[in-house]
Amino acid sequence: MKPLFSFLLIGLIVIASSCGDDDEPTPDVVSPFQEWASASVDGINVKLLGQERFFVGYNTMMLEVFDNNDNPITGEVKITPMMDMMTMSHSAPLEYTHGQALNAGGSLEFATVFVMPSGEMGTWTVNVEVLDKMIEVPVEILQPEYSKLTSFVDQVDGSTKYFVAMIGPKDPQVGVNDLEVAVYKRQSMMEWPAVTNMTMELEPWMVSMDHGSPNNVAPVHTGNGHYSGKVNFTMTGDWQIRLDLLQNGELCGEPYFDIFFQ
Ligand SMILES: [Cu+2]
Repeated sequence: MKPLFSFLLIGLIVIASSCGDDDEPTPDVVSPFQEWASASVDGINVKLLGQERFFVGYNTMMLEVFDNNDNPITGEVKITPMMDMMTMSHSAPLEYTHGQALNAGGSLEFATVFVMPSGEMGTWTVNVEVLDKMIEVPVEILQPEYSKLTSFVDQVDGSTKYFVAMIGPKDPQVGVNDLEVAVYKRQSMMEWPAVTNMTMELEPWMVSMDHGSPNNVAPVHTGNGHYSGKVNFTMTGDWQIRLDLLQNGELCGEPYFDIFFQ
């Protein structure tokens, strides 16, 4: 056997055996974080990562902070999403997943509920305060084809504005799906607290065929304004996830989400 050929043969065997390893079943992997935005101030470099492009709705995000030598910066950090709308500005709901400090790798996982898209109405930044510096990171917020955020005014007091984000199902299937929504209220332009005391009723509805489905479980509060239940889609197509939100037994609002899957 010529040396070149045997070298190639060994190479093929190595490739074949490593491919075999990849075929082993792997647990469900959450899509990896990718970088979508960055900014630097005075040697502090900030990156914002997400599992998909930032959108109107509940975004799971990752902050990474490094110095100019690529060493991670650690310690306390404050994050403030801000939308500048020319005549006014406002923040958005924010959730720190594991507290408010950068870990040893200089990163921090958090979630933001962007409440409007970027565009003619205004522009968004995610403002990061670390080491007594403020780094404003411009971000572009897209409007998804099927809205993952809806809002309503409290029918009882006639003024409180609530926002409901659909977190899942991300990939709806025929059958019973895990349903997760999160509820916030706009207390002021800067304060968007989670609402933890709603009770919910759920009715999925197929508008085009005018029917619902059995075996649904209305979402109940699980913490931090998140509510979990089950939604059963008996066929593919267009569905509305219709919710009734009640506080102290009184109906506050009837938000719904349109979804479509094949
Ligand atoms: Cu706005």
